[in-house]
Amino acid sequence: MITLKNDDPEVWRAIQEEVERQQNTIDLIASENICSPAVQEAQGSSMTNKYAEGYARKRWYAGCGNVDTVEELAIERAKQIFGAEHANVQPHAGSQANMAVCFSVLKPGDRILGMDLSHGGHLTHGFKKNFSGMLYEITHYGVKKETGYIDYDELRAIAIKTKPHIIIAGASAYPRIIDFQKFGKIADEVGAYFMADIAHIAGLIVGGVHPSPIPYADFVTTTTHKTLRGPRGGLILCKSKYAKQIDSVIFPGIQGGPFMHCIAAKAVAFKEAMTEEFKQCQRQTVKNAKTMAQEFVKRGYTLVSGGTDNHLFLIDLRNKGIPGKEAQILLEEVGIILNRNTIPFDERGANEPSGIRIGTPTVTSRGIKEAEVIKIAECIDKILSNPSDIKIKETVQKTIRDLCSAHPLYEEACQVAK
Ligand code: DSN
Repeated sequence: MITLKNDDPEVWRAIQEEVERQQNTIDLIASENICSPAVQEAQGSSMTNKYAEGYARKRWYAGCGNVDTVEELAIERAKQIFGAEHANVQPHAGSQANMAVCFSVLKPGDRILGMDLSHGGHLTHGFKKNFSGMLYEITHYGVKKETGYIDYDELRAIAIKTKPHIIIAGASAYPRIIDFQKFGKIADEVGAYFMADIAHIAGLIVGGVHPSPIPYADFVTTTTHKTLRGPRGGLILCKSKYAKQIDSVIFPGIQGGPFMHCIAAKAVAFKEAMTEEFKQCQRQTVKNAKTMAQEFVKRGYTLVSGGTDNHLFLIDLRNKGIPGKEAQILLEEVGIILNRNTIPFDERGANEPSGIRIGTPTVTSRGIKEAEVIKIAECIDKILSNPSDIKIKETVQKTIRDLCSAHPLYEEACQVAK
């Protein structure tokens, strides 16, 4: 970044420090990952300069031949990796993807049934301060208090009672397999559309370690930067019969010019997702999460649902007497980055919740395996059990620093497609 360094040293320095921060810390934020240098090159390319309102070969601007090529590649690759009939690769983010589905089949005042945010759902699934909660009538399903698993009986009962126009499956903090077939059946039974938001688990689905909703859902939405390991962005997959309405809601409905540099980067990421290395990485991500979860259980921690089937798990810290926010801050001080999180039926507010969320996509992309995630769990336990012990803090800082040095961000086989 020689030019940037010369022209704008302040921004250059902040970027360098961010690279160093990523290199020198262990990132356990379940929604983050490390995309490859190839993805970053595409995203940092001159395609950012191009206006391309419309769709490939039907643009409102001249000079769109090259951006058409990348959008067509992205669409074909997205369809291929997910086995979908239609793909729209233009959503700027997951929220826009979800908004487009809602706008394509709902009128203001229509009913949505989505997962409760405090049980692991997402803002766009009906949170009152989000567009979804403002425009539509919302009911929520959640998890069973005793098990932490989605309560499919409750879901069906609510669906029968409230007759939603759309049912949304998908979560930001749910550690178990989602039974999309069951969701599809319930939606059919009550005459609702079924949308699966697979943002967190898209990479796992492509890697064959989570069942796909494609056979059952009318619409599938995702971000492209979580387990899928692409650039920050969104994607909609749907049956061909909805293609026209989805495309016209994205443009001109809610977006103008697509971000062609991001679409180029999505195309690159989708190609990487076809490789055996990518699939192996997804399998290892789940293995790492399961191993780490078991280690916490061994050490006396309470996990929501008792463990995990996917890339993340939630620790209920109530029996440790340490709130989630304090845990987040203490761990950041030793180089472990994660986020506080509500646990289902949390009596504390969202800002001061009782739990933390731990995810393994980023550490796995750095080549970290079972032995090391056990070591990370041990470090977390040491800090949370001895929050004011300076010696322990120093030892853990060193362990984390050494682990980071042994796994450089961009050198492990797992994260750069061959
Ligand atoms: N904010 C994301 C997460 O952390 O899960 C979801 O959009």
